[in-house]
Amino acid sequence: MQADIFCRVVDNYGDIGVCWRLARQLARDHGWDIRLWVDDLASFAHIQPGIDASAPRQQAAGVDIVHWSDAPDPALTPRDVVIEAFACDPPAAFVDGMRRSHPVWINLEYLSAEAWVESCHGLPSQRPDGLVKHFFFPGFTAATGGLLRESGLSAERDALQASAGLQDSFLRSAGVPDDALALRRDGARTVSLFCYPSAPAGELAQALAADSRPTLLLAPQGVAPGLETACQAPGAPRLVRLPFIAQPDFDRLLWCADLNFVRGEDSFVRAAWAARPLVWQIYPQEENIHLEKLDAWLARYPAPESAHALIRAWNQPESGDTSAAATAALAPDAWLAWIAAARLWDASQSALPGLAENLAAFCADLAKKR
Ligand code: TRH
Repeated sequence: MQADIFCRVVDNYGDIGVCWRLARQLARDHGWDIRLWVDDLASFAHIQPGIDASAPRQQAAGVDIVHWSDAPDPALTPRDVVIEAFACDPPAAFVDGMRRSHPVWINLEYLSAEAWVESCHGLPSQRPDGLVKHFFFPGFTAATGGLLRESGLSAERDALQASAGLQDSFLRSAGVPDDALALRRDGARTVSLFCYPSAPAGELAQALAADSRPTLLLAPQGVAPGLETACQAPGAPRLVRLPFIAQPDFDRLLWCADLNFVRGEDSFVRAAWAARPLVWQIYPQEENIHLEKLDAWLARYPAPESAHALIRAWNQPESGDTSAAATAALAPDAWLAWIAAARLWDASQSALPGLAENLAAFCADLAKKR
């Protein structure tokens, strides 16, 4: 199958994070010939070393990458399948070409745990110009498009999690100094922190300082800028700032941590595959719509109530509940229950067909009916 994937980088890295992962997996696991159109190559280069932010055209991981500029090359005509990520509207001239060839047209939606997703997943939308666009919703049940998960992930994760030595050498390569690695060997809890500026990270640092177990806190440069101050108190976490690392290495960071604070969409899914306790900061939206989406996911996440309370507090910083909630969620019995729940969450979700597999089957079926 030959496909075009269009990705417009709204902000942060999630849009390109999801599209790049999908493109690679359709090419590698399903043998698709993928042409990925990306408007912001600078953001792309942030998560994929080797991407040339100034190149109009380049190849990487078996994917043909086109810089989506204001004047797309008219020679690049629509292929069998056009995947528009997050309703990013392909170029008008390209859509004109689609009217002639009538490709399978998919709108890949944002991930949500809400129940209505199941009733909308896969629905067609007939346009006045005769083109039909189908809506493809990622999700957490068999009645949705599923979650992006490449084959072989569990084995790779289990191999790293089984070896303290492999984890040390990976973390060292990511920029964690040896004295910080020694804390892990002395039993410190490793926490990774990837959050939006609104997250109550100072309150989290307070709770970790009060915890009897020392903490190694790994945070990307620029995330939670107040942490340096918050981590100066006695007993406070040992903070290590990491550079932005390539997407595959970001996965490994999550696999090495005991607890992952993640955000948005892609790191949220990747933390599930780490099979470790996770706290999700959902992308904030107006009128607290994001809290409804958060509750829909919490209803599915099998962690103990103490973990749910921490996740709610983390997403409602004005509540001031994060410090107390973190202390409760990290108490020995609650922590052990959360660890077991994290393994269950990975096992139950990875038992479902993955998004790339579902999308490939969905498009092949539609292509036959063209
Ligand atoms: O960056 P995000 O906040 O992206 C968000 C979400 O995708 C959200 O749904 C969308 O509406 C908004 O953008 C516009 O969070 P997310 O989704 O986790 O994407 C971050 C990507 O960056 C993810 O693929 C992991 C990757 N990453 C690295 O590759 N290296 C790193 O060092 C870090 C910190 C992240």
